[in-house]
Amino acid sequence: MQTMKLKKEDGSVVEIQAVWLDEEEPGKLHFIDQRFIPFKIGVLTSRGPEETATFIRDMVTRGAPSIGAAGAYGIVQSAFTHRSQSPNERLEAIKTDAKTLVNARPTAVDLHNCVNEMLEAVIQCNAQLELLIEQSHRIVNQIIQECRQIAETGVKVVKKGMNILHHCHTGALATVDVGTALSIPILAHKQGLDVHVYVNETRPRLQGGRLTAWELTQEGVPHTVIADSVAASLMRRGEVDLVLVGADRIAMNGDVANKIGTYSLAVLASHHTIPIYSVAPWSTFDTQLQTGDDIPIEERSRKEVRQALSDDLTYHPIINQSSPVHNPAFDVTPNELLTGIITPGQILHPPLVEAIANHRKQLD
Ligand code: RUB
Repeated sequence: MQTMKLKKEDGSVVEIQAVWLDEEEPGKLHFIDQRFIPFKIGVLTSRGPEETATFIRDMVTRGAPSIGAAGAYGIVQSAFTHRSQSPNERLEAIKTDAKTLVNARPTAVDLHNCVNEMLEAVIQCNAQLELLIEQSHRIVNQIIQECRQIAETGVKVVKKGMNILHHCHTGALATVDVGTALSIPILAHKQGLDVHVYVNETRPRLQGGRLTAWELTQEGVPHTVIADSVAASLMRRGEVDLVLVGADRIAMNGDVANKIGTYSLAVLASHHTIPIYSVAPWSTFDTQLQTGDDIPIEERSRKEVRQALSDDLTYHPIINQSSPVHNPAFDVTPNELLTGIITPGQILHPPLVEAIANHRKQLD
């Protein structure tokens, strides 16, 4: 598994991954606390599925694949917590915890998919802890393998010297392993392709300015942070060659829900004829949804827009505090605006509805 080298405040360096299950006590789940990176590096431990749901909601961990992994491990925590109850009571309690986990962040479907896969295992193995631990590791290993394949597949769209625009954060913290969209410029850099990344800061939570910029710094990839509104003029001046974004849920027609601001980038890219790809593992596809119209969009706290978290970890007011605020965390990009979707091992090209249907046929 990909570990991240984190320098602690005392100067020592630890190597850990975004989320991991405690080997001694499966009731405990450890997280790199993403809220304060790059200003402070810390690990938080949840001691049960409800606390894990709170950590997911509060974005201690975030990014579709990482919260999927947290959800899978959250079901192990649940089975551990309720291990002394009767089989029926235990099953009901685990189902309740599963709902709490899934409701923590409604848009990213990986959470839903991973929790449901674990629930099926709970029913099949009668909540035997050892088997559930194995199954949760299998799910997380699958995510890890898919991220590695994504990097290898996606690097094929990169040409030497490209300026790549990236939105939000899709690196190792978001995905447990090498990342999805961000893994591509990182691999391109390792292959000597001489790329440069424009990092959209990604208001209001600043995942780009904080996390993407921090991860690219760790990897030594040349990059420049821009305010989100700068993208249009950069494109007009011909300074963007490729746009790479993640995905939190992809409908069967190829409509993509991703971090708010993705849709405007797709409109801009289309206007300037710049290729734009969404990049995602298969766990991000929602086989139950035909179009993006039905994707639930998470409305987050007004505090995220009204205040900013400074490097001394206090919140400061930054706009008129009495004004009403609308803070949707995601938007939906219609499939026709995308050049394609980069998946593990395969780039899906338009018409995406057919490409996705063909992929599903191959699985049957
Ligand atoms: C994260 C976000 C990311 C995708 C990454 O939002 O939108 O782009 O989740 O997923 P948040 P993937 O920070 O609100 O969790 O790596 O699958 O593309």
